[in-house]
Amino acid sequence: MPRQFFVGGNFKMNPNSVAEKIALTTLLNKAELDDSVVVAPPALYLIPLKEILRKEIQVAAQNCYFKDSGAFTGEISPAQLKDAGIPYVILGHSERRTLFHETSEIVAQKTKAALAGSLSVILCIGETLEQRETDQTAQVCAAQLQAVVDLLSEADWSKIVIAYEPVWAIGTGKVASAAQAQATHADIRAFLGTAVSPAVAQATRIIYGGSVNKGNCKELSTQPDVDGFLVGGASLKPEFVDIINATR
Ligand code: G2H
Repeated sequence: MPRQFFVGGNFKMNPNSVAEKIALTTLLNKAELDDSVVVAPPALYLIPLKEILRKEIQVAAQNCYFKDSGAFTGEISPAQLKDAGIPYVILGHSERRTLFHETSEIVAQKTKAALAGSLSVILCIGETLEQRETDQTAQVCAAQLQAVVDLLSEADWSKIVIAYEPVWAIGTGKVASAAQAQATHADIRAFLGTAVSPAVAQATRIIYGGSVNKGNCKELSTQPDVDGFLVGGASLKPEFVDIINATR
């Protein structure tokens, strides 16, 4: 079965005003969209955004914790997201790994907890520039995924979208070439085939993130193992609609 193209908008800690948020929502509500679309605003805006977005567009949290409740100041649990009607969560984004010191093991625990809480997960992985320049890309992605593989069952993978986001391409304007993205996505798929199962490798969507914009999305989208995008900066602009429709 062909994998359905999937596009996520990761708003990060933006936008800063309610007016901007409404403008973005209006744009998405009016647009002609034909693929799976998920937007991830800051936690504070999840519920209001969900209420004003048309129902074909889903919302995602940008993070969650791995416990369901308790004394964990500042955290949100999978159970709370589920209760609030939030279906997706982004986990393992490189900004979380780098700025907030999340190890692959913590990301794996969060992924397990999110799935147990009936959320779908956009699981981010990717290498630094130094790791790419020393030919460690496939190995780094495999190690980040292996921590998750160790905690999950084969069935769990049906609710995971993998976002390959090279750290050197995030918010830098320096996008991976179509050939670089395709080669890494193919390596990730091959890893899933061995570490989980050929069926999971075939079915799992592997989306690309890192400076995706209106100008580069079409060529990236033609690559056989690129199943969509996780978009940061450009998801806050009208061109997000062009990226969602990249395969048209
Ligand atoms: C990578 C991406 C979204 P940007 O972080 O996850 O952001 O498109 O701004 O590079």
